[in-house]
Amino acid sequence: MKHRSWAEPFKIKMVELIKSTSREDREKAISEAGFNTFLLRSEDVYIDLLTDSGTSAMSDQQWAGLLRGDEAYAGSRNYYHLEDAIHKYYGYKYIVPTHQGRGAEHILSQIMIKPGDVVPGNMYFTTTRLHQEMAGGTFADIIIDEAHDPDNEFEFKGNVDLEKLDKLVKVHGTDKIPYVCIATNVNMAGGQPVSIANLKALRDYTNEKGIKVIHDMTRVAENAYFIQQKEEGYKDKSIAQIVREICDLTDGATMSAKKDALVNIGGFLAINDWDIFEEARNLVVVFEGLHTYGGLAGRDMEAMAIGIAESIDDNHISARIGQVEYLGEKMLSYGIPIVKPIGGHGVFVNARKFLPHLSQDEFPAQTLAAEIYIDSGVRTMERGIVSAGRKPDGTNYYPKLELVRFTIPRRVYTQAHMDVVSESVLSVYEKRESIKGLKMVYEPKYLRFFQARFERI
Ligand code: PM9
Repeated sequence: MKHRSWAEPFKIKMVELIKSTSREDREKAISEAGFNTFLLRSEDVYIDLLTDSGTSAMSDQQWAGLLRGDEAYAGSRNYYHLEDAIHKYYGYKYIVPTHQGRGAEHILSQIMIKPGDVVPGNMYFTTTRLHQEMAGGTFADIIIDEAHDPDNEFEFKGNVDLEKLDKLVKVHGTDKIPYVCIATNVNMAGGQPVSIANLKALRDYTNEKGIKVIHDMTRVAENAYFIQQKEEGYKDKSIAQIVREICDLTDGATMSAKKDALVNIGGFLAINDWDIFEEARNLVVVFEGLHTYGGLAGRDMEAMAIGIAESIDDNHISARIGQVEYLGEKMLSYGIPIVKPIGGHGVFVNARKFLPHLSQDEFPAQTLAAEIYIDSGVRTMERGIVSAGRKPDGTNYYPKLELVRFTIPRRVYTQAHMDVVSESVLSVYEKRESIKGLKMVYEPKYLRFFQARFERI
């Protein structure tokens, strides 16, 4: 026998029952939610692929860790466990815990960005860019062009285009560039990785110019898996070794531990520069809490320390991405247009191609996410024009990518759930021509995708 299957490296100890609903129930629920899947009640959802953020299943070791929470206001032993785990696996020198990723982004942006600065990054992320703008900076996209093309199958679509960066440096000067922000497993591009070769070239360039590199390491282990599988010279290295190599090529990091690090809440800012750390340690007490808890309970930091170690295990990560690939391959076999290559944390359906009769102003991805929910109770999210929001001058961004993200929580669903999801997408695909678009009837000022409301045209 040639083919040997793989299986999840865990067994299930506890289950949470989920509810199936009727199509009529779902029509009512999505209409009451203003056709925004963020406004649905989770009890009305059957399979929840809204996000992989804070939705993963913790291990028995992590749950046991919760009971070892040291809830002292200052100097909790769990803080020191977390610091040890970050030193050991990521190698950054100084850390400041935060309640989640955007807490770290806020502090970093306030410290490092001055009004008028330009912050280059490998594609925008919603909360990251907003914090940069609120600090007076402007985000500049330096990802390679391939990343904006869902059909381009280049293996490292998260890579930086060094010529784009050099152009920015020439136009603005290094004084206006506080750092380059590098996300691993680029979320908005469809979970696409950066290669070590590209990071090394970026490191050489930034060393020469004296520019810092800050790593959005939210999904670093997933990126490391793609390097192990696809980059020359890495197939015999462990995920732990590759993760460390990535971190060593950067000067600091923001982390939403709610993703790769397998916790329901938590994050941190890590930095190798003492002066920035000192300012961050000072600022965290204003916005998050004391520097040894940063808005978290002791138990949360303990679960995070354990989750970090579990997240860089080779068997864990190959099963995690194996499940994403399973769903992606199923959709491809049905002819569904998805972002290729299949990403690390989810499958991204190309709504432009799925609903070519809708203009971007009719919100194809928002519409498709609502239709999939109505079909089966599967909850996904829009990653297109609604997520992209408005520029500081008030006009809309029109991103090339108009996607619906099927984000898979870690260690939560089975292959059978993935079958149900792909069949629902197929059923919506078969009647795609009859689907009408949406109009926005309420738009909040910040991060509109979370709370905007829509009506059917
Ligand atoms: N990402 C996600 O679902 C949750 C909020 S947006 C729906 O993908 C990156 C790359 C992220 C991210 C959150 C954050 C912010 C920073 N960088 O949500 O504040 O994907 O912990 O992290 C979400 P927090």
